[in-house]
Amino acid sequence: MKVKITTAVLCLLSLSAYAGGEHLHHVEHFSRAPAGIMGDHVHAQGDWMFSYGYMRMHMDGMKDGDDDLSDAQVLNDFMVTPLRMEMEMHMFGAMYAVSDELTLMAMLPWVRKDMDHITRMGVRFTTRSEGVGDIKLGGVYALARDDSRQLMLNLAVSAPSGDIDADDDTPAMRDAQLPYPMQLGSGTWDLLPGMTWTGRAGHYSWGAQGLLTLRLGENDNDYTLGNRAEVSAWGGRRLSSSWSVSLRLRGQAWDEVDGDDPLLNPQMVPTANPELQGGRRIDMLAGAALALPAGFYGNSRLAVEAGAPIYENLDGPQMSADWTVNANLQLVF
Ligand SMILES: [Cu+2]
Repeated sequence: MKVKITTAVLCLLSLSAYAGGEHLHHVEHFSRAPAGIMGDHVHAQGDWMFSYGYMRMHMDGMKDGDDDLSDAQVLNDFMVTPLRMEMEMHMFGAMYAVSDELTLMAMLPWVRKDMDHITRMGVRFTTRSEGVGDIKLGGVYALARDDSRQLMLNLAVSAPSGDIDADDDTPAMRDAQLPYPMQLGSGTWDLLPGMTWTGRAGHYSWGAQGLLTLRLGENDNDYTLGNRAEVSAWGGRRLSSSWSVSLRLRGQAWDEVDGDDPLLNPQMVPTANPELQGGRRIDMLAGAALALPAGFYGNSRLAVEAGAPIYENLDGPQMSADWTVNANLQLVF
């Protein structure tokens, strides 16, 4: 393990040394958006960026509307209730600037999920799924900008590369089809249009981004995940030449599932009921970013962000979000 890490660090160092310090003039183009924001910047023509993102979300307990539900309340209507869920994503990204206005991007996610349950009989069990998620290909286009502000158009297509037949053992069945939130992809081609605005003055930076996820058609299991809207607004402040901090508000709204997977029993557990999948939530996230030494790593940076919901309203019973962590390493060449 130690050897692998050392090799990886050496690789990164030699890549960076090769990249050299000739990209300093591109600093102006580079973003200071918090770790969980993607597609918030374009690069200078010919530049490459490689990124690694880590996202983790912890969900705990059940809600209906904005009321917390006890396990017993959920078990009045269902055979099983979820207790906790952990979602983890490793996101590998690449960006390439075709021109100063248009940067293309590709993202490959690796997803891992696990969910703890309890049955009416008091039996506890955990189900797991893991694999490649939905691959996204798209671009960011700079519509208008001056020295300190930039307005960008986002557009991406999400391919149905994530599994929608993930299964695992439950007390009732071996290799049972897992419910909607435990699947790894949408199973449909999705369109992701959006707009991003960023600005800065002195030590301060700010921005806003709106993104939609529009599902096209129906997947092979006879359902369509709900469309999703996400809006973020953030502000940041530079503390030194390398450190900065940020605060972000993120609002999300998502629709219920349309249609239903014939292998799922909606009376068994709320996560298998297509009508109990919609909701809205506002999160507050605090972040910090470290710019890696200029002239050595170009405009590369390491950023982390953590937050929790300040408002949540779910078509429940549905799992309630507890906390989120985002981390992101961006290397520009
Ligand atoms: Cu980039």
